[in-house]
Amino acid sequence: MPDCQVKRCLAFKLLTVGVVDLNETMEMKKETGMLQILDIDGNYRKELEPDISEELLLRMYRAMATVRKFEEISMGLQRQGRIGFYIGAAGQEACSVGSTAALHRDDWIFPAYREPGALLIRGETVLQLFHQLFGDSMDYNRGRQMPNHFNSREKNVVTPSSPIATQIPHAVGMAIAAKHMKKKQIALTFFGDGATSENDFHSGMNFAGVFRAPVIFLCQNNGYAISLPTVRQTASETLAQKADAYGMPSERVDGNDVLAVYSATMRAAERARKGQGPTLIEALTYRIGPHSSSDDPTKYRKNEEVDEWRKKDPIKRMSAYLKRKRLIDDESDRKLIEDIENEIRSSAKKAESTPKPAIESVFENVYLELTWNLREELDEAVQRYGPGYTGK
Ligand SMILES: Cc1ncc(C[n+]2csc(CCOP(=O)(O)OP(=O)(O)O)c2C)c(N)n1
Repeated sequence: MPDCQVKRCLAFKLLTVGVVDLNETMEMKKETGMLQILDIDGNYRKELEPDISEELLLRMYRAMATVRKFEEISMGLQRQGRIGFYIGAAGQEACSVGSTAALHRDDWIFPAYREPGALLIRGETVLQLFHQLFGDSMDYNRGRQMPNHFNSREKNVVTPSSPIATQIPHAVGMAIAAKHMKKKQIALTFFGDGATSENDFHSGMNFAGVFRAPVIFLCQNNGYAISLPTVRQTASETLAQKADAYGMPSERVDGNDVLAVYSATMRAAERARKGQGPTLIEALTYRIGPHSSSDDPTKYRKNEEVDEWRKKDPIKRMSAYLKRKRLIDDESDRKLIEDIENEIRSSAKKAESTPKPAIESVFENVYLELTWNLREELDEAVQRYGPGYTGK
């Protein structure tokens, strides 16, 4: 490395290491000025409680609890080499479930990779999620996507792209198109704190502000972009304040409080539907597990920090809230979790025994008619492996 570069690296290290206690700073930032309706014991502020039907509240709880169990079981499958990769959402379930539940069924969702909850609250089956993880022939993407890149055309949930933040301008484009076509649909896009450092975040926010796009930006600030803490990601006091620069309002909410997420999304959706344009929501939350099955979080965060966040668990809070409202009791809660676990285990088995996509499928869905060279390749593949070959 040239001398000047070495000096620059050293200077950068001096600036960033040891000057502040990063965890302390992160906590300080996280606690300032956020909406909370449901506290960590399930107490709630009656005057702020959103009007959600009992039926929807129970579905929301089921979806959140399913995400958690699904992750526990899928991580096990990954460790046994039965699926290739997993990206968890444990601790963040209230964000995707609470916000999607506040939308209309035909509004568009542009997710990142931690939002299976958005699909589940729209009625997706656990079996379909497993088809995606196993990449089998029943997978909507026919095994061509990375695991955890869940989508559904029927449910208006667009396939996530792996490069961080690329879904943001997609959501804005969709929202502008809906506006031009005089449709009432709006778009909701999810992304993390790290995504706010990407160009796509800034160009998406700028476009949305200028064209008053009916879009909701939901930033799940879980404190880290893999190992990089939010305080090293930005010099801004909050991520919500970035909305000011693009002429749109923002809200900061407790992302582990499903009622707060729901009510902030409802307000943003009403604004969007009235033609008042976009909103940025910063949901303060925490990823309890590793970034993905390829990560070891003990390398960059303390166990005590994780323990502190476990106390703020969104599912325990929702469960306590439902018990206070007498919608569930200890026994029905236990039974529900047992049902969820049984459904997940049997769905995993089914997906695992579903045939993989046949070799011919590699050549489908790109061209309406195959070009001559692809036809030759297809013929050669079928000759070599036999028709319908699935790799076994
Ligand atoms: C453009 C781009 N750069 C880097 C990566 C590698 N990468 C994958 S996830 C990730 C962290 C993203 O952090 P954040 O946006 O905070 O979301 P989180 O994973 O915390 O939900 C990075 C850097 C990528 N996928 N795309």
